[in-house]
Amino acid sequence: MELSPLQKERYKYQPKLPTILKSNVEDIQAEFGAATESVADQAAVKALFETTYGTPVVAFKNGSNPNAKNKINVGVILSGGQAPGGHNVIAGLYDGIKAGNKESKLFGFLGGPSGLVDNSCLEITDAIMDEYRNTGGFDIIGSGRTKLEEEAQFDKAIETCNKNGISAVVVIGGDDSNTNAAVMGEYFKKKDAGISVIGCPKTIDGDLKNEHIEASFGFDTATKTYSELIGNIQRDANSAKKYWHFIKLMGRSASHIALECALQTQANICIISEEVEAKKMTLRAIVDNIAEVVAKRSAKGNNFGVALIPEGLIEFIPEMKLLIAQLNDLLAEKEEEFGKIADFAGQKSWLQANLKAENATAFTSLPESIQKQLLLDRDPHGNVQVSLIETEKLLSEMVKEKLDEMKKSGKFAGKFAAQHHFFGYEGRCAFPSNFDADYCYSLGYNAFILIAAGLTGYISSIKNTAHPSEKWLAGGIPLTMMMNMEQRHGKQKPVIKKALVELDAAPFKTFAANRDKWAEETCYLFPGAIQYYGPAEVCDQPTKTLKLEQGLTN
Ligand code: FBP
Repeated sequence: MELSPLQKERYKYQPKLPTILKSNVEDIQAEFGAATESVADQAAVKALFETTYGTPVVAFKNGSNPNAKNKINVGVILSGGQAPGGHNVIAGLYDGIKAGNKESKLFGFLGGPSGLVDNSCLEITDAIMDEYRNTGGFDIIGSGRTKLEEEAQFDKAIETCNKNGISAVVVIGGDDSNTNAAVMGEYFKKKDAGISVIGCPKTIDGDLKNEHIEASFGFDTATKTYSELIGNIQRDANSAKKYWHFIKLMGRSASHIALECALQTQANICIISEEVEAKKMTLRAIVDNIAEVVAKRSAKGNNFGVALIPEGLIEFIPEMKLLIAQLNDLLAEKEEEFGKIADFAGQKSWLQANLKAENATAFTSLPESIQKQLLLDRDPHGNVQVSLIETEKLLSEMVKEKLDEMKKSGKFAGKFAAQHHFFGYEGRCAFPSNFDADYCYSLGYNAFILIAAGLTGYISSIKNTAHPSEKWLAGGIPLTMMMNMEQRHGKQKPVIKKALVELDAAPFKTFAANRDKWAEETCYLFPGAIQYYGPAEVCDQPTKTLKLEQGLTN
């Protein structure tokens, strides 16, 4: 296989571990904290997780754990969307397992969770692992979005594990996949299957976090990749001075990616969905705000700019949120009936008859292209596939209409020409930044230490990550601690609560304090490409979000 020069160099990179994880594995011992509760709906979650609810937070300290030397077979799954660093989680897990016992084995389930059910797996060897260290992508074993929630699937998973002598499964995934991991872990424990389940926090969206899970991996690399591209576009906009660039950024629900990119690039506009929801801003109000900035910049002779739009925005606009919630329920309940309607005209009249009046009005107010996009298939977890909804085009078209109106009343005399971009897939498989390479390797290695401590229903936690890796802390928290009850496919289900942008936290406050200046003036920052080699202040910086959340400004 031909290799790029960077790939050759990255193979040689040795990811950094927290100090405690550098000890011999048998000298690492679990220290248990107080019992835990789920973040909300405690009684309902507890009733569903009889055996794994309320277990304590775990921190690793020096001590003794002879079990870490036992021979063991472990299975690993990559679940959901790609995120830079997935290969390093597997590398860390692999090296941890082998540090315990050279005869232990790691099996990778192929194509995501379905591999576990269908017994489709590959034994990971030194030769295979070494081809993927510090590289982007999930291609070592592939990923998938199959939802594991049926008892029949869990029984088949037990069969698979028994056939391969597997006594622990590590699920590398986002909130939905870790929810499934928790449900599966509970089932295995109730059945006394002797298989532990450990989760690892993955998603570029950055919405799987709390005080113990400071970041989901991939967020660092993805936001740096998008910020490089936004910076390049800002230079182009400032050179040509003729376009407004509307850039939609991935992040299915939370606006963490858009916010981090705004902090890194100082774009003129960044919409934060959580603020839109909190202020109950209508679509019209959002459009009016953007048009006002365009007009103000134009009055200074600047008929150009950059606007960042979070992918999940549409679901946070109050009237759209209600519409989408009813659409989700309707399409789940009456899937068959809806599926039989032959054309879009028929679908529209069916919706007029079935939607509440206010939702029908919201639906009709949208351009036909967006109406069609809202009806596309849900993902296996029942979510609208927001990556398929062209919010950036919807907004720019509505801004243009608004500016045309303003022109008539003499409030806008400039020019407005828009370009559209969607940055998502560009960032999901980049070579992991040094931060993600180190963080992911540590998460994987630590997942083995959790298994060796005899734990199940936990998620791997590496903390204090805005500081150098020697100061990182390793441990785990029960998956049930992050859960609440939510409506999915028309039913109440236990799910890990998404961590949305907090409007009273430092990252948003920093953005809000600066945004008027960034809107009217041109204060662009050009972050440039991710650097893997060179001074630490260039190569080893965590995201601005992480630093601000941990009280660091520089
Ligand atoms: P995960 O939550 O599974 O990590 O995926 C996140 C994401 O990248 C979103 O940002 C995006 O909306 C979605 O995946 C796209 O999904 P797909 O890869 O199925 O098109």
